[in-house]
Amino acid sequence: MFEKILIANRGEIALRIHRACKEMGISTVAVHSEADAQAMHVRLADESVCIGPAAAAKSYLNIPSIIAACEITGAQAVHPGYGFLSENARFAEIVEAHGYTFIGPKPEHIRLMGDKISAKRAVQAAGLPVVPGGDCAVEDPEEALAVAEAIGFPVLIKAAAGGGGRGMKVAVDRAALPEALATAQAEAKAAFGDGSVYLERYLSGPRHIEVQVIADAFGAVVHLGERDCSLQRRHQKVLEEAPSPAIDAQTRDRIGRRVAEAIASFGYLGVGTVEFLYDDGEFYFIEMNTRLQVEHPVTEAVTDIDLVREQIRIAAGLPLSFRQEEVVFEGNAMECRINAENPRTFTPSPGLITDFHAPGGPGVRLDSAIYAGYNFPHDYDSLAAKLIVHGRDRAECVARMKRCLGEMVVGGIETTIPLLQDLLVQPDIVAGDYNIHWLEQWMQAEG
Ligand code: MV4
Repeated sequence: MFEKILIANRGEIALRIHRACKEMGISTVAVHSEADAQAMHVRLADESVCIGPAAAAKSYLNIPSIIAACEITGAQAVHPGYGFLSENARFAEIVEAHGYTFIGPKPEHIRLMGDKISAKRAVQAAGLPVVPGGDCAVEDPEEALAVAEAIGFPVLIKAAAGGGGRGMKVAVDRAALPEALATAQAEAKAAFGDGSVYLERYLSGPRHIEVQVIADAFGAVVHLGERDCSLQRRHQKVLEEAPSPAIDAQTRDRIGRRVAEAIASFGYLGVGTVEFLYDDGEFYFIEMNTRLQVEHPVTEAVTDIDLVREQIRIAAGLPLSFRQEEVVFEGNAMECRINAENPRTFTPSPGLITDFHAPGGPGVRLDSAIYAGYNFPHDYDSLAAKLIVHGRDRAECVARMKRCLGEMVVGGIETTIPLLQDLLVQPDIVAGDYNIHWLEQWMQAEG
């Protein structure tokens, strides 16, 4: 096992990784920007190294600085967390080329899934259901029209280098296609430096269901069920839950096993999330994420498995500490993302946190790096805390989340807590009856 791990991230996820390390007897190295000298991930780590100025491009994305921090501290492995360099195949290769272990999937799989067209082709070949459409880039309107006529309108044009919803365009009919195509290609080129786009049938009101999988170096692949992440605003998740209110035990077992078999067929290693749109009882693959995800704690809550611990064990060449038959799904879990933002406009609200009280009690977990006296920076994303609750059933879970939101105090800055409280009393949410458009439609209706 490693003796020292460098955590190439900040905020709550850096703390989350630190916690797993300490429980495994591993010492930790934090890296931080000049803006983060007083950050909790730095204060708690055994050692820390400043890797550059506030701008992420010069610090948390600065590969030579992070490699230098490994050399200075003698860390043996690097955990990238999520965001930043976590899905950068070149970073994974560079870490390994310098003799350190990258705690994550193989670079070839990060690269394969980073291109949405190659990802779709790979999982389709491995037997997973994909959204009807082409698995090739379309270049010109004639080609696009041929694909669109074959799959039927409306179609969605997506960027191959995209993901997370950036650079998508709907074309409702053949007349709208040439302009939608040109716009999508131009936007993809500008945003990602790659103008490749592909077409899919547009699903009008699906749920976003993602399946958690984990694979070790001995060929063991296990699925840990699904999360429902349909409650999003502008592709930012607001509330996630496990299990999905729309998926029963038999469906979970069926899709889970199919996903596990698929990723086993291409020799995947580490944790991964396979995203689907779920519509009318059918799953349609959209993307695969080759990192630990923000919302991983809801899966941890219902399975009682520490995903970060397992990631570290896998990277150290140890087997998974459980088999598929030993995974049991217990009760319901929800996660609320508490952002330092105005709850109506979502304008960021950085600044001094003057007061802080964490909710607690049975079935409650708060993953956060904020504290009273912390100056929440404007340089990074606005995630201030993840409140995760677990209940014996969904009703207990909802009641517990409402109770916890009422207990939590974050003074001095605005947070999205009032929005989350409002959300949790909506009958559709209480009933679990929502899709990917529910949240934006509700906010529009509320004004
Ligand atoms: C879609 C879709 C409808 N049809 N694909 C958005 C993010 C990216 N991961 C894929 N996305 C979508 N792909 C087809 N063929 C609708 C969305 C989508 C969405 C998906 C998940 C969660 C929220 C969403 C909000 C708007 C659109």
